[in-house]
Amino acid sequence: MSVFEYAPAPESRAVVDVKPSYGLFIGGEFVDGHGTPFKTVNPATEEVLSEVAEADAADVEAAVKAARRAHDRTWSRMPGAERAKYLYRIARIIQERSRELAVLESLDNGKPIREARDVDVPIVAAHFFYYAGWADKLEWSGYGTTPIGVAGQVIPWNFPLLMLAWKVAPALACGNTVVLKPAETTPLTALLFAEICQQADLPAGVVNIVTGAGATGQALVAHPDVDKVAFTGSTEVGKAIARTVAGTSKKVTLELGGKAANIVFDDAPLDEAVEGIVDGIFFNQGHVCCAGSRLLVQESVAEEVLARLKRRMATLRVGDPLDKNTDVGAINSAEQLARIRELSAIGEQEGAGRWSAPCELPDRGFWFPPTLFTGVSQAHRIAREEIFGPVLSVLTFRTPSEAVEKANNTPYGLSAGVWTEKGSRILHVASQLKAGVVWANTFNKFDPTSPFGGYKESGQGREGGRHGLAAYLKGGDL
Ligand code: TAP
Repeated sequence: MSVFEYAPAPESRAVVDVKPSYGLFIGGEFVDGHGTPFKTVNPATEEVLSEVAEADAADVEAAVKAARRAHDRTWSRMPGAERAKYLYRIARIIQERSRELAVLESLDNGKPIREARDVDVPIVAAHFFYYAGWADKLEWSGYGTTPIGVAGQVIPWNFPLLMLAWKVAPALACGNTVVLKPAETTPLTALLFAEICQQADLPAGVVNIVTGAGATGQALVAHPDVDKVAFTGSTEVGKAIARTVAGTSKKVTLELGGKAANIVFDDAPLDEAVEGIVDGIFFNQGHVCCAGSRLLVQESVAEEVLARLKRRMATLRVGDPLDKNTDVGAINSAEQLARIRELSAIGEQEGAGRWSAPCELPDRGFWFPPTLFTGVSQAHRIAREEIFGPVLSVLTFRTPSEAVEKANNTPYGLSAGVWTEKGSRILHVASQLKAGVVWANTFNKFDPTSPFGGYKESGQGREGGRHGLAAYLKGGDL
């Protein structure tokens, strides 16, 4: 039972017109696909939202052709200041239609409306504004001004619209055209984005959206006329893509998985740290590549931190994603729920202690309670593998060097958090952590001006900031 009772405050879904079926977006128009259409469901209710076209190899071919034509004839030849006008226009339309986008994202993904509305969509607009600003200033990028050509972009389901923005905005600013494949379980906001491209009068073929599953992504990244592959997703698929493009002239960026350490020292402000731990692992149901899924807490305060953490977790409201009070929404798919359950069961078999927040889960849909495991050792699979759900593994340490050693003891290297009141300790520890992003006394902060990306098996290349331009300009190789 939750400590507090709240009256339901559901956002109206009437603000968005979910169509019964969607085609592919190729050459500026919605067209039928040649594959077998698939259904996309609301993971909170299992209600079918829409039927979506599947792009087969011939559709991918048509999309790449449209992108090539648009690149060669218009987009790459257009002065940067003109391209910027389109990007600014798209950014403004995203702001104008933000409520619609947030509701649709919440419906298709299962994430709380509060997060879609206050985090995802504002950062999406910010990315378009930020890269619009670069479009006529590329000579100061340090990577030249020549676009690479046609970009094939494949994105996951955890931040569907945000991952689209991270990929499309810099690509377009630099004069590339794109063919983007959203994840099979979350195609709807990408298709609404296609409508926004039409509304912005973006020249036909500059953005193309091909929906489908892994095979569509495979056909896209393997297409010989794709010059640049940008992928965000699991390390396993990232490795397969790296093998596909090896030996070709394609440029590749890979944003892959993570198993971030959130390190809490005994001098940290504990209530703030608890908020950071909660935000680190329960934001977006833990479906976050940089989630703080391993809590490393100094032994002397471990008991105190755990007591406060459990108290806080018991107040998290799990349920209807469209309710403005909801903190933790639905798990994105039955497959992902099965994986979270499987790894959690393995955690118990390995001897870790499981505690879940006492909350009532809805009868229909895909749900998992906020959960933590204590007594976790570094060898446990729940400490090594990405669970990608609302599950925290708690480990302890005694000294800063032990904390660093444990934090780095993972094949991943995407992000980390450090909680201490000593600035010198932040610098000392952060400089030794092998992670692309280190947050200090905060977690999960994103800004389009700041590059994001991984070390080791978390990927290669950066998205965001000036560094994000390197992936889309020929001089980025130098
Ligand atoms: P994946 O299963 O890897 O899927 C990612 C995308 O690749 C989906 O669109 C997927 O299609 C497609 N795909 C699957 N097999 C493919 C193949 N052989 N060739 C080309 N494309 C293929 O990942 P996911 O489960 O959607 O996302 C979760 C993972 O993404 C986690 O590991 C998470 O850490 C990572 N992630 C990383 C970041 C950054 S910035 N590093 C950000 C977000 C997420 P379908 O899903 O439609 O089948």
